[in-house]
Amino acid sequence: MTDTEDIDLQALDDSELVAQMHDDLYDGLKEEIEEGVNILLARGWEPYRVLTEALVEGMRIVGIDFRDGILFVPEVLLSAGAMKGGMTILRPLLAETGAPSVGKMVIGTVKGDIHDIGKNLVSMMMEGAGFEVIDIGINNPVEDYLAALEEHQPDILGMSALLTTTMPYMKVVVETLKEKGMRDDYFVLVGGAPLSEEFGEAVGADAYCRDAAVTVDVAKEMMARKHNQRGQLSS
Ligand code: B1M
Repeated sequence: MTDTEDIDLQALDDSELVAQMHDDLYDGLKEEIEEGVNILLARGWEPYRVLTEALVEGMRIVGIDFRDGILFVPEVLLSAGAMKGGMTILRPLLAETGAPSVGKMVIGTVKGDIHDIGKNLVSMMMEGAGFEVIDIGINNPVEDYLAALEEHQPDILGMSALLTTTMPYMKVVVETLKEKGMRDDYFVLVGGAPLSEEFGEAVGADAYCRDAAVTVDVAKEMMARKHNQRGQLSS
């Protein structure tokens, strides 16, 4: 743990502050993270830059030590809480207010998996790009996805998985959509650290999205394709 009691975050220059925020995220210090985010914003940083350079990079470092058995679940939960504190400030800034929806997405983490930071980030970035996002949370069995699709009639179904043990469940969802004759009603996008292009193809998704920014690009491309198809049908 780093002793941050005496550190005046305002007094640090940008790169020192970002390094300090990586430490604070590591130590799960939510208030300090929130303060750091506010300082960077006040200094004119774009919300997306704060998100990627201060928060996502900090979480990457946490992930390395979690993998190596230096950090454990309770500590990583504190880091996740601190990260969410920062994301709560950034969310409204990343979301375009009053913009017409360019498309609708239902997104959730698959059954057996409670990781939600990446999914939340994807939701935020998609909202920021003008999509309407219905986030159905974590640990979703296929029934939850089906219910949300029925209720919200989205263009896109997004699924997240962070564990090699839970990612195969995506195939269960896609296969169920096929069985019910619903597969072609939606674009299916999948993401999560252990996934790959090949895996996306193997489970029958339309695309694997490496990160939140890629998800936005892919989603926009899919929506453009959908609108073009509609245009061709009506002409
Ligand atoms: Co977990 N965990 N965890 N964990 N955890 C990982 C995933 C792990 C890689 C750590 C490690 O060993 N290095 C490892 C998985 C190993 C494996 O399966 N190969 C692991 C493990 C083993 C576990 C437990 C089993 C540990 C245990 O209990 N012994 C347990 C499982 C619990 C469960 O789900 N059933 C567990 C628990 C936890 C916490 C609860 C402590 C916490 C989660 C808190 C939370 O999410 N609210 C946690 C965390 C935080 C992590 C790490 C450290 C960080 C994950 C994260 O938030 N990354 C993670 C290590 C790592 O990934 N480096 C780890 C930041 C986030 C921004 O990135 O989620 O990849 P990511 O999302 C990206 C992209 O992947 C993509 O866009 C996002 C933004 O750019 N993306 C999508 C993600 N979802 C998408 C969906 C889309 C599109 C793109 O849809 C269209």
